[in-house]
Amino acid sequence: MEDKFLWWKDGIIYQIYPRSFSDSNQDGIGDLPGITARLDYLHDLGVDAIWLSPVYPSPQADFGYDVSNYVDIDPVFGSLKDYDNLIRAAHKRKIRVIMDLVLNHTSDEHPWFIESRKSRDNPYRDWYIWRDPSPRGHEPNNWYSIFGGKAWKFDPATGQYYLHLFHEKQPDLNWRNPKVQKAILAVLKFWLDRGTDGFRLDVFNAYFKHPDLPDNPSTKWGLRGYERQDHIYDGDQPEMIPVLQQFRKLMDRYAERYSVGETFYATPEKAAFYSGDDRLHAAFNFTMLESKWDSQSYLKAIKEWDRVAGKMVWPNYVLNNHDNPRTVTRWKDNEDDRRAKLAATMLLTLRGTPFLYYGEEIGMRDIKLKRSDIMDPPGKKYWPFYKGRDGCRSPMQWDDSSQAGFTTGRPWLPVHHNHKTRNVVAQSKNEHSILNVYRKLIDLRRRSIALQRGDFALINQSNPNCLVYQRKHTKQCMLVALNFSQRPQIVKLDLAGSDKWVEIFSTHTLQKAPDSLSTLKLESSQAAIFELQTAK
Ligand code: TEU
Ligand code: CA
Repeated sequence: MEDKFLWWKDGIIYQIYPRSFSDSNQDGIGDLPGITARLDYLHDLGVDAIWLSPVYPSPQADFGYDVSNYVDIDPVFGSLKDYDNLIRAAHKRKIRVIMDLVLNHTSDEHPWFIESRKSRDNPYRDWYIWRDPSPRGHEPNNWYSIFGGKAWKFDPATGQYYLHLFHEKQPDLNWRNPKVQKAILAVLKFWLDRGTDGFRLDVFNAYFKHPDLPDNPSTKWGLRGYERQDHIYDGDQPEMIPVLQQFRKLMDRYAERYSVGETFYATPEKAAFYSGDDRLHAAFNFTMLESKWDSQSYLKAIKEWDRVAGKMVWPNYVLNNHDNPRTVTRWKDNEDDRRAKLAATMLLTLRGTPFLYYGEEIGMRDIKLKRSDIMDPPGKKYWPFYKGRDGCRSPMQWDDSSQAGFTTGRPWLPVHHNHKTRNVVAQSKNEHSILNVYRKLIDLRRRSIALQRGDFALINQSNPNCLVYQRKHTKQCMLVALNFSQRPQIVKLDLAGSDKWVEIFSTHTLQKAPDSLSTLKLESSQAAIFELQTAK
């Protein structure tokens, strides 16, 4: 029983940024019918679940992360009927659907906020965080918005400020109000009843703020005011736990549902703290988004997360998402895919749920935009020091046609010019493409109990350019060898001489399997997987 396949633990989750995946009605914006039309592609790729960035009605001030109605679909993405169709078609292919719930804040155009701002005694006033100006007529405290400027917006109609940790069009909900909690639970129930398999909870650990809203200490240097403070009062408050317990109790009434929290200012410890049997199923640890391209930096991220997660928490690994430059752009690798293939091998052989971000499997790169074309609010604010997140959100590259098969209209963000050669159709035909590497690795993981459930065991060896580890399960043992350097490397392994290893995957031409792995020669950027055949 213990080994029974559990989709969110043993499977692979694929994040879709719906605006940019596939446009069914040629208005230049991706939509739900567009996603439904691509399900066979996702099924062939081998993913077990898709997570949709928000598709609720929204003024799109933060491209859907500003929700004006939690229980409907924005017409730009389709309708509830389209959503039901997507669920049905996905389930038919054993693909689960995860919705993104943005519950720290709503849009200022949400009816709750429209009411709230009307008067100080409006029944919805207390659904948001309103405060009088300071005695000297300034903001109520020193908190900053992550998107720039202070976290408080003065509303002349009622002479008070409201709190917004993000855009001023994203007022923070008052989670201390039981009515808010009740309304949100009804939202979860609405989607669960529709067959939604799970939720990704946007910045969940910011829901509660300290009741007295004290100033945060300013201790550091950073580009944004927000980065200069220690966030001890505007997040991670103890009241978070009972709320997660309520969420979990509700979800446990349904079969095999899943919740993953976007840990705000994540550390492995924080992510582990919020996960568990009576909390979230999982919480993100984003260490790898910060890792430098060297084996030791990744090793540190893996070792720490594996140790902190232990047996009680199920880890996860993320190389790309919609808030950060794509890996290959971070590594400045132009059109070379060798590192990306190595990274894929690592991602898909670690102990923990792998998350892919659309286009990662074809090695998409960020687009570059002129200042006047920037869409993302923090990019507009901090240009040229920070250019925003549009770069990693460009349209999916399906084929070599003029808009990459994403749309025949005018796409909301430009298609990367490399789509002429870097696209799904072209890569499908090339056995050695990064897409086929992803397919092979996903297939391998699906069939391997060791890669799904095995313990992570680092192999000590003295070559610092390489990372070698095993995934050990009572029924199977795999060994993964990764050469992060651009030169061939020799790795000396102290493994039992009687063990026979067979190479089952390699980014380079498969070698004749060595009888023992005591000396392993790895080509530049090579990644290889071996399976233990006979243990004595
Ligand atoms: O992001 C949380 C977050 O603050 C960062 O990832 C942020 O996007 C980055 O620092 C920008 O400068 C979540 C969502 O993932 C993000 O897309 C939303 O914009 C944000 O919450 C607000 O809902
Ligand atoms: Ca569309």
